[in-house]
Amino acid sequence: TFDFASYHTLDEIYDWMDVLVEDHPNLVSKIQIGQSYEKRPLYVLKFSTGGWNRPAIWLDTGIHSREWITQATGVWTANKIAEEYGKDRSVTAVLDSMDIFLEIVTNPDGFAFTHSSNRLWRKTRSINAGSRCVGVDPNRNWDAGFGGASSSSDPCSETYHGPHAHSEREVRAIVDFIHGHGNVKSVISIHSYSQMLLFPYGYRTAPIPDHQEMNELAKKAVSDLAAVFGTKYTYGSIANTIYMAGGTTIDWAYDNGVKYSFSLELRDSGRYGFLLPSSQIVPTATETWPALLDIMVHVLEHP
Ligand code: 0X9
Ligand code: ZN
Repeated sequence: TFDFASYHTLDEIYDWMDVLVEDHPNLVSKIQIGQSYEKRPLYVLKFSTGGWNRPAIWLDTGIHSREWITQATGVWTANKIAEEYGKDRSVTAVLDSMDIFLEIVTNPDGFAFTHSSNRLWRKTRSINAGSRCVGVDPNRNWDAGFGGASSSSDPCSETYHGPHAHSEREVRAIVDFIHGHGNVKSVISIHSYSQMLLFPYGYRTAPIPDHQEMNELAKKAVSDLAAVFGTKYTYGSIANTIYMAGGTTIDWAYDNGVKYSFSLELRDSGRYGFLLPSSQIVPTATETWPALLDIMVHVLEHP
């Protein structure tokens, strides 16, 4: 059986997705939203109890491939959603009215590369014309303040924004999915590390119109997270909490009508950084769960 307390390869995670679908055929299905640059399938788990194009929550983990705690948390969370439907009141209420979409390995080429060659690879693996350097930062590639703060036009930079917005197939696939779906109410994009819960904007300092509501929701979510093991998260807009950044996922989502757009930066606060020991996978996922549920329930209650 699958070990949720270990880090896994791409093949192991993709095989496990099929097991989850087999074990919960009336709740979980797997869809393919596109192909990566290196032609790997981009798989999304869909949690749905029926209906047609219900309001939806989008979750992604692993868009930065080296942030291994995020894909591992994605796996644990997928299992938790499936296990708790029909048991936990909140999960049941959410899934009786809404669908959840979860892309666990959002940057599969980068993830495969972190296993084969360079554990600290962050970007995609697309070839840059006229450069020997590979890859684009998929969290600078979105059409929202594209090319702005803390992004680089140098293909050799870790924060290279790419030749144009949505140049990366992994980003484009999500853009097309969210636009095509048309009823996505929340995007939660999961990164590591630094223990933060963030919301727009990153590309400008001015507060969003929904700042107060988002701030209060974030405050509750980090408080419920801390209640599990005492782990402290800060929260606020990207620009005021971590740093200004153009071209990020949640700014694009917010500017495209997805009001409840959040980003988490999971454990830790720097001791291990991206190399978080596997002994912290289950604790990290366990404490993150109530924060995710707070957001999902708030979305349910604010249609
Ligand atoms: O620089 C980033 O892309 C994010 N930090 S990370 O260490 N995960 O690379 C921060 C940018 C804005 N925050 C999020 N969208 N998480
Ligand atoms: Zn990241």
